[in-house]
Amino acid sequence: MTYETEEPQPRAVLVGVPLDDEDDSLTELGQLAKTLGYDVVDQLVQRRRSLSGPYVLGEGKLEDLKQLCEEDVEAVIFDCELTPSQVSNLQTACGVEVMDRTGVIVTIFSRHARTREARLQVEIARLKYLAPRVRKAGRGPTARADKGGETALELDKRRIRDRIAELKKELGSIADEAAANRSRRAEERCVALVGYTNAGKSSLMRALTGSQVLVEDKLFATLDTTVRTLQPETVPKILVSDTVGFIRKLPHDLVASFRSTLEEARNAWLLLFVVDASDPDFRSQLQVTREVLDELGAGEIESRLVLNKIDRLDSLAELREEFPEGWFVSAKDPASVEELRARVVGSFEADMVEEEIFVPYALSRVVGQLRAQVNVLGERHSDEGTFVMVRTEESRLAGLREMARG
Ligand SMILES: Nc1nc2c(ncn2[C@@H]2O[C@H](COP(=O)(O)OP(=O)(O)OP(=O)(O)O)[C@@H](O)[C@H]2O)c(=O)[nH]1
Ligand SMILES: [Mg+2]
Repeated sequence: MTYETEEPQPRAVLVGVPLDDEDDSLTELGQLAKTLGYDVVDQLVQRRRSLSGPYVLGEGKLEDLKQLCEEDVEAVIFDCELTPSQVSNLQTACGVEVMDRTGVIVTIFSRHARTREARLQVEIARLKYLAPRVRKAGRGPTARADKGGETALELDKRRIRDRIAELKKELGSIADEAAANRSRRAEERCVALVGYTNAGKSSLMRALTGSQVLVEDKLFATLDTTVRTLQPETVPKILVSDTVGFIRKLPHDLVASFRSTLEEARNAWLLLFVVDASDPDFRSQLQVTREVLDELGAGEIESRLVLNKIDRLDSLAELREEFPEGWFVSAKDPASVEELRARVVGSFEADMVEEEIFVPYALSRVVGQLRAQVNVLGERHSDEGTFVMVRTEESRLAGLREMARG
């Protein structure tokens, strides 16, 4: 884990309140807390039937928590979502900052947003999260505006609403631009890397395209979509896009804000579901990813499962049996990335045909156009013109012949 600061880390206690059959593990919340720069010193779990009540916790557990907070602790982080008044009650009872899972994720997103689009989207989600909490929560960690300047507390709710409207308008104009870019690319062959946060999407993106996208052992390192060309280039070229990572219980407003970012995935010809095969939890992570993509209308797109980080595994035998169709890779191993590349290229070529197209000498510029647009296997000449042997999707043949007729 890398940290965002070299200063002594603030200490935090994690609290889990799993309902019914919910998992009681706080591992992921711990990673989220570390990503924010906290040192997790203790944790406490209470299984409950509902998240109601002034403190979410029962009396006994609340006493335990208060006691933990008497030590040198700066924050209590809950794995569930808390109402604004629960946050305020807990804050008063414990005398330290209290955050819920949504607050943590929103704060991470707002720190990591890089592009203008991601910043706008995150700011909208952050303000929506803050609006109901402005008066009640008092001094909360999420109330500290990361970008400095006016803090959210100084804005009243109406001003927050106005601000959200303003940001949405600005975002709308960027979204139009992005949509135009996408439609320009609609004819191009695009592969989208999708998956849980930290699975290794950006690492694979780098390896496949030679680009310098950000790779970090942090949750939500990537918050916007990047599109690059698969290297070495194919004809026609294949585009690869890296997307925002998913997480369980991703706050709803954030999912909504990232819809446009994920449009890229919706337009892809092929989705690569990347999982961290060395994470014992990857099956349920895959499930979360599939559900969100289904919701976004990307459920019908052809997809492959990419099991990444196999360099961390001792044996692949069982996984290969469980996922006979899976592609096993390690972003750290060039040979394995090369194999992945070949498979991606192969999956586009699977239903291609080889055909000869005749181009009369009068239209010889078309030969150059063909070379640029499709895979040309060979050329032979006759008295009247050139026969160009191409390998392409069957659906494109008619158009290519049309071109060669002038
Ligand atoms: N050992 C090993 N580590 C890997 C591999 N692929 C990625 N990693 C590491 O896993 C961490 C996360 O990688 P990223 O590529 O940033 O993951 P991501 O899926 O883009 O994550 P988000 O942007 O947060 O959604 C980094 O520390 C990488 O160095 C791999 O094949 N093997
Ligand atoms: Mg990434």
